[in-house]
Amino acid sequence: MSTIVILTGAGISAESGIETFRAETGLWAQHRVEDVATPEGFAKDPKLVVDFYNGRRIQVAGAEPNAAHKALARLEAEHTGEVLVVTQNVDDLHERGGTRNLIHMHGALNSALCAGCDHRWPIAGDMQVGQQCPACSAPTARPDVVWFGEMPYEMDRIFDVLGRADFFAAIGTSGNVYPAAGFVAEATRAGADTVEINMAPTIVGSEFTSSIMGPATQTVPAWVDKILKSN
Ligand code: BJW
Repeated sequence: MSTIVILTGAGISAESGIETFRAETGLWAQHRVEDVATPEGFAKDPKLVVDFYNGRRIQVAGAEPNAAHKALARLEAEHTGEVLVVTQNVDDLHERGGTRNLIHMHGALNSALCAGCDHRWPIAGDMQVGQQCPACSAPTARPDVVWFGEMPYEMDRIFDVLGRADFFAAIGTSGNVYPAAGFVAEATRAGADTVEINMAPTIVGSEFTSSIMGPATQTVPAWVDKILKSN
């Protein structure tokens, strides 16, 4: 029974209408990374950061999982071994598409984090600057997302599964951000077959044993069909 680890990035949600980061008109063309995706940016201008994530929360609430999200859920349901999806995305389209064995390594838009006591709680509408933590009552709520310089979530569990992976796929991620961009090297060390699925080859593309190019809503369902047939 084989173990499959799938890393996803913004590209898998692009056809659901969610903006990617590094496209010409993507989020980083509209906002300075330092301003909205670092702890220093949040300390300097919390309202700018809270508004940025409130806007994205609204955008995601109006989006639906696409054929690629659903195909990964089907893979998890029908594959005879383990399937772990590690997403860098903060949207909830994987879970709404049916994936259960899922790690949000860069956090989640629908969660708030207390910067004082680390308590987490669900958040559906707008977050306010200085919102109170329901556990410790301090006015220290922040978006529950991983900014540059912060430690991504559940790294021990991710590296444990990567270390015994038979197959690793990276879908819709540009390979610009570590540690996620290093997962292909870790899976290769474990002896896994690796595939990059993207619109175009990325800067880490040469590290994969194979590649499939095209829009995720077409390539991912076809790739899942192929894996399930070989089960
Ligand atoms: C399609 C498609 C379609 C489009 N179909 N495909 C120097 C060297 C190495 C590392 C560092 C360094 N200096 C600093 C670092 C560390 C730093 C880092 O990596 N910096 C780089 C910029 C160099 N990393 C960190 O700080 C991380 N923490 C850390 O390293 O802790 C220490 C540690 C050490 C060792 C082990 C463990 C930990 C934290 C990184 C946090 C990233 N945060 C963000 C924001 C999260 C919240 C939010 O969403 O706002 O995460 S930044 C942003 O980038 C977001 C994304 O998850 C992440 C990755 O982006 P992604 O998903 O790849 O999107 P794009 O837009 O780049 O690419 C989209 C792709 O889709 C493209 O390829 C398209 O072609 C494709 N596509 N449509 C298929 N239809």
